Amino acid sequence: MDTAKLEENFDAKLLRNENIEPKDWMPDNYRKHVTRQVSQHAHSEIIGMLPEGNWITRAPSMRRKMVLLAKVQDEAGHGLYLYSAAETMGTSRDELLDQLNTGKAKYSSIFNYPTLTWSDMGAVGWLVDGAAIMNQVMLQRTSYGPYARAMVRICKEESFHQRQGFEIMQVLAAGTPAQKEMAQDSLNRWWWPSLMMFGPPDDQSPNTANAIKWKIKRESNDQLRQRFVNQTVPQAALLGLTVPDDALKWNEEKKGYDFGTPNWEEFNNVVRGNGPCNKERLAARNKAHSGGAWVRLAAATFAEKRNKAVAA
Ligand code: BYC
Repeated sequence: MDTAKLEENFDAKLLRNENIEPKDWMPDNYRKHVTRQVSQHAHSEIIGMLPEGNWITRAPSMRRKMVLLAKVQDEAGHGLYLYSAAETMGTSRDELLDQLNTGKAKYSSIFNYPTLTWSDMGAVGWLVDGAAIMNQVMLQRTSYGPYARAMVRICKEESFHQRQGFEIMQVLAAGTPAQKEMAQDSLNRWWWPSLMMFGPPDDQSPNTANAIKWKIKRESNDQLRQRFVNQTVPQAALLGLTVPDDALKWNEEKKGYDFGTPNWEEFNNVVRGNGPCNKERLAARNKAHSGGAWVRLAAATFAEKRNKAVAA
């Protein structure tokens, strides 16, 4: 089939809302775009374990420790499904991990901020996982089949993560004045970076046009950010906490909140590698990767032996 016909079939599939599958023909730029987004997403899940992993040994009770441990393990699982989805596009996991470990690949800006107190575990679950779900619900209907299917399970787990974070905030906000103050401090520090998770404003988002055309993203960065604010502000009120934004105001006409502008200079700086924890995160990732070399070697050697035994 010539390229024009293949392209026509690809476009028709998208129009019928059918998934594109690994063996289907696809334009090179679609393959590149999906590989970029899915691998960045996988890296975010893996790096995202670090700020929370930091608190496993310091969780204030056995129950909290078990829940946090389970959550961090879930994030590892998400990374693995997503690397598998990215690999179906033809780039090997080794290559993808190399891009992460050498600092060539991006991962979500949010994970370059430090987790200073226990209530940050609440704020991360409530706000960071909350923002992640807001974005990921639409990704269950993304056009690339393996990515869409991975997102179904991920979304289920993320909603548990969001609930556990909100519950930590509830307990602290209803606790002693010092606990409530700690919860407020976490909200103050995590609010704006959470809004930045949705990416730059639509008029400065170079990838959105193609992402929408190819049904990779179903909604734009600004649409999702607005929905997150609308959903989260009443939750903060329920906690008795104050969202750190003087410009926040209900707008009856748009049936949503007006809100202030995130500091995009800070965002760009973090994405360029100069956030508070970028270097620490990459160093931890590289240490884990080299520390795990013997496990990868042992697993590969075992698989090779087993294959030989089966063949014999
Ligand atoms: N941070 O044209 P744009 C989790 C980059 S983890 C860093 O709007 P796009 C969790 C963007 O990559 C879940 N970089 O891009 C885990 C692009 O650069 P390149 C994380 C960002 O792709 C553990 C440039 O800026 N979720 O839930 O259309 C514990 C221009 O942006 C960011 C995902 O990964 C950012 N925040 O839209 C707890 C969701 N934003 O690649 C929780 C999947 C933008 O052109 N990803 N950039 O060099 C997406 O939905 C989209 O990629 C984005 C950006 C909405 C993030």
